[in-house]
Amino acid sequence: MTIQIEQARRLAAQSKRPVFFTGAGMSADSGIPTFRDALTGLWARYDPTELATGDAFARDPKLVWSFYEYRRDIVRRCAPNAGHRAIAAFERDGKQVAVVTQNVDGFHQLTGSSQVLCLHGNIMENRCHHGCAGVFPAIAAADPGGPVPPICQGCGRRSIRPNVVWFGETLDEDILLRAASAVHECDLMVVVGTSGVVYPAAGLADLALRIGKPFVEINPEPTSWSEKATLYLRGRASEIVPQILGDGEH
Ligand code: BJW
Repeated sequence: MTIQIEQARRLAAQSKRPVFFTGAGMSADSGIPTFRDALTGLWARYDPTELATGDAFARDPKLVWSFYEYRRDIVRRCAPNAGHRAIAAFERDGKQVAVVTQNVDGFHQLTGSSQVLCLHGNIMENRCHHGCAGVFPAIAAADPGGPVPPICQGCGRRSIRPNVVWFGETLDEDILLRAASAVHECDLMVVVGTSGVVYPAAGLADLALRIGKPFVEINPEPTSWSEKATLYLRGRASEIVPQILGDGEH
């Protein structure tokens, strides 16, 4: 492992335009459960993949809204970890870093990464399900006794929802195109903490492998990419990312 860390460190030092492609494991060490581990306690009997859909919102808007309020509370109580900070510091050190994230917690932006492409939106924002209002911040319990979900000021319906991309919904085309072009232009692809099962996002890592980019994967569990990666580093994001990029504490 030490040799692999050294090799990854060298690849990172030589790169000028790295892409960091991140998933829920990136924020796991911040205390945010991964998507597939998200449901404990009262939520343990629900399948997250069945709550993160437009059909679920149409069927039981109150349940889906409560699921997101529960997860927002977790995000509010957590903070970015050493892995997020190391990526932001790597950019400050002069690298042209692009972060392509599936995460909805906004932690890469909080640590100062300036080129963050959020494929699946931001859980700390809301919008109308019918698209009639813009995007606005999700305020903590602004009106605890109010209607759930809140009423849209634009259409008067109870249709305010988190500004995230649910299963069966299309990703923002411009963001996806910019992410694909960042992959085409990069000289190093670092994939951190994603199971790689959700498309089209996972297709970006497939693309990097197909066009022969140096490919470093960081994950405590192997994925379908691990055997094909230039380097697979088995471990946690908050430990391995600072080890290969530097901890940014200078
Ligand atoms: C650590 C760690 C530590 C732990 N350090 N690591 C092609 C083939 C098959 C299906 C499809 C396809 N194309 C499209 C589909 C359908 C669907 C899909 O992919 N389904 C699959 C599940 C089969 N895709 C869609 O519906 C997408 N839309 C679309 O394709 O539109 C076109 C279309 C429309 C209509 C019909 C057909 C096509 C939209 C996908 C949107 C995904 N949205 C979510 C929810 C966001 C809001 C929310 O958070 O609630 O995004 S789903 C969820 O999964 C979330 C995540 O961003 C995403 C990825 O998950 P991630 O990040 O990989 O997390 P986990 O939990 O899976 O894995 C965590 C990893 O971390 C693990 O590997 C751990 O080992 C690791 N880890 N601790 C480092 N400390």
